[in-house]
Amino acid sequence: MKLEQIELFHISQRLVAPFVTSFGPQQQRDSLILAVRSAGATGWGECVATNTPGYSYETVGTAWHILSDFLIPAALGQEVEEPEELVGLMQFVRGHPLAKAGLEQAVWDLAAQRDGLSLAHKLARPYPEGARSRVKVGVSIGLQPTIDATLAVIQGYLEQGYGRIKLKIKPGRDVDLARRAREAFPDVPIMLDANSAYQLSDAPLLQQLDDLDLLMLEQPLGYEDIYDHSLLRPQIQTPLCLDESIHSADHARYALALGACDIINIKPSRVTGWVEARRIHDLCWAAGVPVWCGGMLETGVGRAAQLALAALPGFTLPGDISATARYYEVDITAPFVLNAEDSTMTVPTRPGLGVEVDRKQLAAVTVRRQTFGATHV
Ligand code: OSB
Ligand code: MG
Repeated sequence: MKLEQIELFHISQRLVAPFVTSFGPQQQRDSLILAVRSAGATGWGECVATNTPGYSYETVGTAWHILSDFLIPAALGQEVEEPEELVGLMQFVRGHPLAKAGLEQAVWDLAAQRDGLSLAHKLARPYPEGARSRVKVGVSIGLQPTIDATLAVIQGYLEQGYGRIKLKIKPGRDVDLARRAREAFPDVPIMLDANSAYQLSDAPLLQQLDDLDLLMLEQPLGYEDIYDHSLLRPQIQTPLCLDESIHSADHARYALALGACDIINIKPSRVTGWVEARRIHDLCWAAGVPVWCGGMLETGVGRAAQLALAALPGFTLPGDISATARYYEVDITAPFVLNAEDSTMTVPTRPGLGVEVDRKQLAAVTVRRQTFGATHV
Protein backbone atom coordinates (compact mmCIF):
# COMPACT_ATOMS: atom_id res chain seq x y z
CA MET A 1 0.00 0.00 0.00
CA LYS A 2 1.60 3.24 -1.11
CA LEU A 3 0.61 6.07 1.24
CA GLU A 4 -0.18 8.59 -1.50
CA GLN A 5 -1.90 11.38 0.34
CA ILE A 6 -2.54 12.35 3.94
CA GLU A 7 -5.09 14.91 5.04
CA LEU A 8 -5.01 16.40 8.51
CA PHE A 9 -8.08 18.03 10.06
CA HIS A 10 -8.08 19.98 13.32
CA ILE A 11 -11.64 19.68 14.58
CA SER A 12 -13.33 21.47 17.48
CA GLN A 13 -16.58 20.25 19.01
CA ARG A 14 -18.57 21.44 21.98
CA LEU A 15 -19.23 18.68 24.51
CA VAL A 16 -22.87 18.12 25.46
CA ALA A 17 -21.78 18.68 29.09
CA PRO A 18 -18.42 19.72 30.57
CA PHE A 19 -16.19 16.77 31.49
CA VAL A 20 -14.42 17.52 34.80
CA THR A 21 -11.47 15.52 36.11
CA SER A 22 -8.85 16.07 38.82
CA PHE A 23 -6.77 17.89 36.19
CA GLY A 24 -9.53 20.32 35.27
CA PRO A 25 -12.74 20.87 33.27
CA GLN A 26 -13.16 20.38 29.55
CA GLN A 27 -16.03 21.87 27.55
CA GLN A 28 -14.63 22.35 24.06
CA ARG A 29 -13.12 19.17 22.65
CA ASP A 30 -10.49 19.72 19.96
CA SER A 31 -8.78 16.77 18.28
CA LEU A 32 -7.23 15.79 14.95
CA ILE A 33 -8.68 13.55 12.27
CA LEU A 34 -6.43 11.93 9.65
CA ALA A 35 -7.40 10.60 6.23
CA VAL A 36 -4.73 8.49 4.53
CA ARG A 37 -5.27 7.58 0.87
CA SER A 38 -3.92 4.58 -1.00
CA ALA A 39 -5.09 3.12 -4.31
CA GLY A 40 -8.47 4.80 -4.13
CA ALA A 41 -9.16 3.75 -0.54
CA THR A 42 -9.24 6.05 2.50
CA GLY A 43 -8.14 5.04 6.00
CA TRP A 44 -9.34 7.17 8.92
CA GLY A 45 -7.59 7.90 12.19
CA GLU A 46 -8.27 10.06 15.22
CA CYS A 47 -5.53 11.70 17.26
CA VAL A 48 -7.03 12.24 20.72
CA ALA A 49 -4.60 14.91 21.93
CA THR A 50 -6.60 17.58 23.72
CA ASN A 51 -6.75 21.37 23.99
CA THR A 52 -4.57 21.46 27.10
CA PRO A 53 -1.63 19.30 28.31
CA GLY A 54 -3.61 17.87 31.27
CA TYR A 55 -3.94 14.13 30.77
CA SER A 56 -0.86 13.97 28.55
CA TYR A 57 1.87 16.45 27.62
CA GLU A 58 0.54 16.34 24.06
CA THR A 59 -1.98 18.89 22.80
CA VAL A 60 -3.63 19.34 19.41
CA GLY A 61 -0.91 21.93 18.77
CA THR A 62 2.03 19.61 19.52
CA ALA A 63 0.36 16.76 17.62
CA TRP A 64 -0.19 18.97 14.56
CA HIS A 65 3.52 19.96 14.68
CA ILE A 66 4.84 16.41 15.16
CA LEU A 67 2.52 14.98 12.51
CA SER A 68 2.97 17.67 9.87
CA ASP A 69 6.72 18.26 10.34
CA PHE A 70 7.96 14.73 11.10
CA LEU A 71 5.57 11.78 11.00
CA ILE A 72 3.65 12.59 7.82
CA PRO A 73 6.80 13.47 5.79
CA ALA A 74 8.33 10.15 6.95
CA ALA A 75 5.27 8.12 5.96
CA LEU A 76 4.19 9.87 2.77
CA GLY A 77 5.02 8.02 -0.45
CA GLN A 78 6.19 4.94 1.47
CA GLU A 79 5.06 1.39 0.72
CA VAL A 80 3.55 0.05 3.92
CA GLU A 81 1.97 -3.41 3.90
CA GLU A 82 1.21 -3.72 7.61
CA PRO A 83 0.90 -1.22 10.50
CA GLU A 84 4.03 -2.69 12.13
CA GLU A 85 6.06 -1.21 9.25
CA LEU A 86 4.63 2.24 9.93
CA VAL A 87 5.66 1.85 13.58
CA GLY A 88 9.22 1.32 12.31
CA LEU A 89 9.01 4.45 10.12
CA MET A 90 7.85 6.54 13.10
CA GLN A 91 10.42 5.24 15.56
CA PHE A 92 12.85 8.11 14.98
CA VAL A 93 10.47 10.41 16.87
CA ARG A 94 10.72 9.97 20.61
CA GLY A 95 7.47 10.06 22.57
CA HIS A 96 4.34 11.74 21.15
CA PRO A 97 2.24 8.56 21.35
CA LEU A 98 -1.07 10.30 20.64
CA ALA A 99 0.23 11.79 17.38
CA LYS A 100 1.65 8.44 16.26
CA ALA A 101 -1.49 6.50 17.24
CA GLY A 102 -3.68 8.73 15.04
CA LEU A 103 -1.62 7.93 11.95
CA GLU A 104 -1.30 4.26 12.89
CA GLN A 105 -5.07 3.95 13.24
CA ALA A 106 -5.59 5.19 9.68
CA VAL A 107 -3.08 2.62 8.36
CA TRP A 108 -4.83 -0.17 10.28
CA ASP A 109 -8.09 0.92 8.63
CA LEU A 110 -6.46 0.80 5.18
CA ALA A 111 -4.78 -2.57 5.79
CA ALA A 112 -7.97 -4.14 7.14
CA GLN A 113 -9.97 -2.81 4.15
CA ARG A 114 -7.38 -4.28 1.80
CA ASP A 115 -7.66 -7.65 3.60
CA GLY A 116 -11.46 -7.51 3.47
CA LEU A 117 -11.52 -7.88 7.26
CA SER A 118 -13.11 -5.82 9.99
CA LEU A 119 -10.42 -4.23 12.16
CA ALA A 120 -11.54 -6.48 15.03
CA HIS A 121 -11.01 -9.59 12.92
CA LYS A 122 -7.67 -8.35 11.65
CA LEU A 123 -6.45 -7.60 15.19
CA ALA A 124 -7.79 -10.95 16.45
CA ARG A 125 -6.09 -13.07 13.77
CA PRO A 126 -3.43 -14.46 16.17
CA TYR A 127 -6.03 -15.77 18.66
CA PRO A 128 -7.99 -19.02 18.29
CA GLU A 129 -10.82 -17.38 20.31
CA GLY A 130 -11.29 -14.78 17.56
CA ALA A 131 -12.98 -11.43 18.12
CA ARG A 132 -16.07 -10.77 20.23
CA SER A 133 -19.07 -9.34 18.39
CA ARG A 134 -20.19 -7.24 21.38
CA VAL A 135 -18.04 -5.53 23.98
CA LYS A 136 -19.03 -4.86 27.61
CA VAL A 137 -18.92 -1.14 28.32
CA GLY A 138 -19.36 1.27 31.21
CA VAL A 139 -19.60 5.01 31.58
CA SER A 140 -17.03 7.47 32.96
CA ILE A 141 -18.66 10.27 34.96
CA GLY A 142 -16.76 13.51 35.50
CA LEU A 143 -16.75 15.42 38.80
CA GLN A 144 -20.17 16.99 39.45
CA PRO A 145 -20.89 20.09 41.59
CA THR A 146 -22.28 18.01 44.51
CA ILE A 147 -22.61 14.40 45.65
CA ASP A 148 -26.39 14.56 45.16
CA ALA A 149 -25.84 15.73 41.59
CA THR A 150 -23.46 12.80 41.06
CA LEU A 151 -26.03 10.32 42.36
CA ALA A 152 -28.62 11.76 39.97
CA VAL A 153 -26.21 11.43 37.04
CA ILE A 154 -25.44 7.81 38.00
CA GLN A 155 -29.18 7.07 38.20
CA GLY A 156 -29.65 8.52 34.71
CA TYR A 157 -26.92 6.33 33.22
CA LEU A 158 -28.24 3.21 34.98
CA GLU A 159 -31.63 3.94 33.45
CA GLN A 160 -29.98 4.16 30.03
CA GLY A 161 -28.62 0.64 30.60
CA TYR A 162 -24.98 1.17 31.60
CA GLY A 163 -23.88 -1.70 33.83
CA ARG A 164 -20.65 -0.23 35.19
CA ILE A 165 -20.05 3.22 36.61
CA LYS A 166 -16.71 5.02 36.83
CA LEU A 167 -16.50 8.11 39.01
CA LYS A 168 -13.74 10.68 38.81
CA ILE A 169 -12.35 11.61 42.23
CA LYS A 170 -9.89 14.15 43.63
CA PRO A 171 -8.74 15.09 47.14
CA GLY A 172 -11.73 16.30 49.14
CA ARG A 173 -14.14 14.66 46.68
CA ASP A 174 -13.41 11.00 47.28
CA VAL A 175 -14.40 8.82 50.27
CA ASP A 176 -17.77 10.48 50.98
CA LEU A 177 -18.64 10.48 47.30
CA ALA A 178 -17.75 6.80 46.92
CA ARG A 179 -19.57 5.82 50.13
CA ARG A 180 -22.76 7.65 49.17
CA ALA A 181 -22.65 6.09 45.68
CA ARG A 182 -22.19 2.62 47.19
CA GLU A 183 -25.07 3.17 49.64
CA ALA A 184 -27.38 4.42 46.91
CA PHE A 185 -26.43 1.67 44.42
CA PRO A 186 -25.41 -1.37 46.50
CA ASP A 187 -25.22 -3.84 43.60
CA VAL A 188 -23.73 -1.70 40.83
CA PRO A 189 -20.11 -2.27 39.78
CA ILE A 190 -18.48 1.05 40.70
CA MET A 191 -14.88 2.11 40.12
CA LEU A 192 -12.95 5.31 40.81
CA ASP A 193 -10.42 7.20 38.68
CA ALA A 194 -8.10 9.69 40.41
CA ASN A 195 -6.03 10.73 37.37
CA SER A 196 -2.87 10.95 39.52
CA ALA A 197 -4.27 13.28 42.20
CA TYR A 198 -2.85 11.46 45.26
CA GLN A 199 0.48 10.61 46.87
CA LEU A 200 1.75 7.52 48.64
CA SER A 201 1.23 9.34 51.96
CA ASP A 202 -2.52 9.32 51.20
CA ALA A 203 -2.60 5.53 51.76
CA PRO A 204 -4.60 5.87 55.05
CA LEU A 205 -7.26 7.87 53.20
CA LEU A 206 -7.41 5.38 50.32
CA GLN A 207 -7.80 2.56 52.88
CA GLN A 208 -11.17 4.09 53.78
CA LEU A 209 -12.37 2.81 50.39
CA ASP A 210 -11.55 -0.79 51.34
CA ASP A 211 -15.03 -1.80 52.55
CA LEU A 212 -16.91 -0.29 49.57
CA ASP A 213 -16.48 -3.32 47.30
CA LEU A 214 -15.18 -1.21 44.43
CA LEU A 215 -14.28 -2.80 41.11
CA MET A 216 -10.98 -0.91 41.06
CA LEU A 217 -9.15 2.33 41.83
CA GLU A 218 -7.57 3.77 38.68
CA GLN A 219 -4.27 5.70 38.70
CA PRO A 220 -4.24 7.19 42.21
CA LEU A 221 -0.53 8.20 42.17
CA GLY A 222 1.91 9.99 39.86
CA TYR A 223 1.36 9.88 36.11
CA GLU A 224 4.82 8.46 35.49
CA ASP A 225 5.07 6.42 38.66
CA ILE A 226 5.22 2.66 38.84
CA TYR A 227 7.24 2.16 42.03
CA ASP A 228 5.03 4.03 44.53
CA HIS A 229 2.00 2.20 43.16
CA SER A 230 3.80 -1.05 44.01
CA LEU A 231 4.17 0.23 47.60
CA LEU A 232 0.54 1.38 47.79
CA ARG A 233 -0.98 -1.82 46.39
CA PRO A 234 -0.38 -4.07 49.43
CA GLN A 235 -1.77 -1.33 51.70
CA ILE A 236 -5.24 -1.22 50.12
CA GLN A 237 -7.92 -3.84 49.42
CA THR A 238 -9.36 -2.17 46.32
CA PRO A 239 -7.86 -3.62 43.11
CA LEU A 240 -5.38 -1.15 41.64
CA CYS A 241 -5.49 -0.22 37.95
CA LEU A 242 -2.88 1.77 36.04
CA ASP A 243 -3.75 4.17 33.22
CA GLU A 244 -1.37 7.16 32.75
CA SER A 245 1.77 5.29 33.91
CA ILE A 246 1.69 2.63 31.22
CA HIS A 247 3.02 3.90 27.88
CA SER A 248 4.39 0.68 26.41
CA ALA A 249 4.62 -3.07 26.78
CA ASP A 250 7.90 -2.47 28.64
CA HIS A 251 6.12 -0.29 31.20
CA ALA A 252 3.48 -2.98 31.59
CA ARG A 253 6.23 -5.55 32.13
CA TYR A 254 7.85 -3.34 34.81
CA ALA A 255 4.50 -2.83 36.53
CA LEU A 256 3.75 -6.57 36.61
CA ALA A 257 7.29 -7.38 37.80
CA LEU A 258 7.01 -4.85 40.64
CA GLY A 259 3.46 -5.87 41.53
CA ALA A 260 2.31 -2.30 40.93
CA CYS A 261 -1.22 -3.13 39.72
CA ASP A 262 -3.96 -5.75 39.45
CA ILE A 263 -5.45 -4.41 36.22
CA ILE A 264 -4.31 -2.30 33.25
CA ASN A 265 -6.39 0.22 31.32
CA ILE A 266 -5.16 -0.03 27.72
CA LYS A 267 -5.80 3.13 25.74
CA PRO A 268 -4.43 2.53 22.26
CA SER A 269 -3.67 6.25 21.93
CA ARG A 270 -1.68 6.46 25.17
CA VAL A 271 0.48 3.45 24.25
CA THR A 272 1.33 4.69 20.70
CA GLY A 273 -1.30 2.67 18.90
CA TRP A 274 -2.85 -0.72 18.26
CA VAL A 275 0.44 -2.58 17.65
CA GLU A 276 1.68 -1.75 21.15
CA ALA A 277 -1.81 -2.10 22.67
CA ARG A 278 -1.98 -5.68 21.44
CA ARG A 279 1.48 -6.41 22.89
CA ILE A 280 0.30 -5.20 26.30
CA HIS A 281 -2.85 -7.29 25.93
CA ASP A 282 -0.73 -10.38 25.19
CA LEU A 283 1.60 -9.78 28.13
CA CYS A 284 -1.29 -9.27 30.57
CA TRP A 285 -3.26 -12.18 29.22
CA ALA A 286 -0.31 -14.52 29.67
CA ALA A 287 0.11 -13.20 33.23
CA GLY A 288 -3.61 -13.50 34.06
CA VAL A 289 -3.94 -9.73 34.52
CA PRO A 290 -7.30 -8.38 33.29
CA VAL A 291 -7.32 -5.42 30.91
CA TRP A 292 -9.98 -3.05 29.62
CA CYS A 293 -10.07 -0.39 26.94
CA GLY A 294 -9.96 3.23 28.10
CA GLY A 295 -11.36 6.22 26.27
CA MET A 296 -10.53 9.84 25.45
CA LEU A 297 -13.97 11.18 24.50
CA GLU A 298 -13.47 9.85 20.98
CA THR A 299 -15.67 10.60 18.00
CA GLY A 300 -17.11 7.62 16.12
CA VAL A 301 -13.80 7.28 14.24
CA GLY A 302 -11.91 6.53 17.45
CA ARG A 303 -14.81 4.61 19.00
CA ALA A 304 -14.81 2.10 16.13
CA ALA A 305 -11.10 1.39 16.69
CA GLN A 306 -11.56 1.10 20.47
CA LEU A 307 -14.31 -1.47 19.96
CA ALA A 308 -12.11 -3.47 17.59
CA LEU A 309 -9.35 -3.62 20.22
CA ALA A 310 -11.72 -4.43 23.08
CA ALA A 311 -13.03 -7.38 21.04
CA LEU A 312 -9.76 -9.26 21.78
CA PRO A 313 -10.07 -12.16 24.23
CA GLY A 314 -8.05 -10.63 27.10
CA PHE A 315 -10.32 -7.59 27.42
CA THR A 316 -12.42 -9.09 30.19
CA LEU A 317 -13.51 -5.92 32.02
CA PRO A 318 -15.99 -3.31 30.68
CA GLY A 319 -14.36 -0.51 28.66
CA ASP A 320 -14.85 3.27 28.78
CA ILE A 321 -16.58 3.10 25.42
CA SER A 322 -19.90 4.81 25.91
CA ALA A 323 -22.38 6.10 23.36
CA THR A 324 -20.96 8.98 21.35
CA ALA A 325 -24.15 11.03 21.88
CA ARG A 326 -23.14 11.66 25.50
CA TYR A 327 -20.30 13.83 24.20
CA TYR A 328 -21.39 15.13 20.81
CA GLU A 329 -24.88 16.16 19.77
CA VAL A 330 -23.89 15.51 16.15
CA ASP A 331 -20.94 13.22 15.50
CA ILE A 332 -18.77 12.95 12.38
CA THR A 333 -19.95 9.34 11.93
CA ALA A 334 -23.27 7.67 12.58
CA PRO A 335 -23.69 7.56 16.38
CA PHE A 336 -22.54 4.55 18.39
CA VAL A 337 -25.35 3.48 20.69
CA LEU A 338 -25.51 1.31 23.79
CA ASN A 339 -27.17 -2.12 23.71
CA ALA A 340 -29.14 -1.40 26.88
CA GLU A 341 -30.13 -5.03 27.51
CA ASP A 342 -26.56 -6.10 28.32
CA SER A 343 -24.50 -2.86 28.59
CA THR A 344 -22.56 -3.63 25.44
CA MET A 345 -21.63 -1.93 22.19
CA THR A 346 -21.65 -3.81 18.92
CA VAL A 347 -18.28 -4.19 17.22
CA PRO A 348 -18.40 -2.96 13.60
CA THR A 349 -18.26 -5.83 11.09
CA ARG A 350 -17.64 -4.11 7.76
CA PRO A 351 -14.06 -4.14 6.38
CA GLY A 352 -11.69 -1.73 8.11
CA LEU A 353 -13.02 0.52 10.86
CA GLY A 354 -16.48 -0.05 9.44
CA VAL A 355 -17.66 3.55 9.84
CA GLU A 356 -18.53 6.17 7.26
CA VAL A 357 -17.22 9.68 7.94
CA ASP A 358 -19.86 12.34 7.28
CA ARG A 359 -17.82 14.77 5.15
CA LYS A 360 -20.31 17.61 5.65
CA GLN A 361 -20.20 17.29 9.42
CA LEU A 362 -16.41 16.92 9.35
CA ALA A 363 -16.18 20.15 7.33
CA ALA A 364 -18.58 21.86 9.75
CA VAL A 365 -16.33 21.18 12.78
CA THR A 366 -12.97 21.65 11.03
CA VAL A 367 -11.00 24.73 12.06
CA ARG A 368 -7.77 23.96 10.18
CA ARG A 369 -6.94 21.57 7.40
CA GLN A 370 -3.87 20.61 5.40
CA THR A 371 -3.28 18.15 2.58
CA PHE A 372 0.08 16.44 2.19
CA GLY A 373 1.18 14.63 -0.97
CA ALA A 374 -0.61 14.06 -4.26
CA THR A 375 -3.44 16.50 -4.95
CA HIS A 376 -5.23 14.05 -7.27
CA VAL A 377 -5.55 10.50 -6.01
O1 OSB B 1 -8.45 9.00 32.72
O2 OSB B 1 -9.63 7.63 31.64
C1 OSB B 1 -9.24 8.78 31.82
C2 OSB B 1 -11.14 11.15 29.48
C3 OSB B 1 -10.14 12.02 29.11
C4 OSB B 1 -8.88 11.85 29.65
C5 OSB B 1 -8.63 10.81 30.57
C6 OSB B 1 -9.64 9.93 30.92
C7 OSB B 1 -10.93 10.14 30.38
C8 OSB B 1 -12.09 9.32 30.76
C9 OSB B 1 -13.25 9.32 29.81
O3 OSB B 1 -12.19 8.76 31.81
C10 OSB B 1 -13.32 8.07 29.02
C11 OSB B 1 -14.32 8.19 27.90
O4 OSB B 1 -15.53 8.18 28.20
O5 OSB B 1 -13.92 8.31 26.72
MG1 MG C 1 -8.05 7.09 33.66
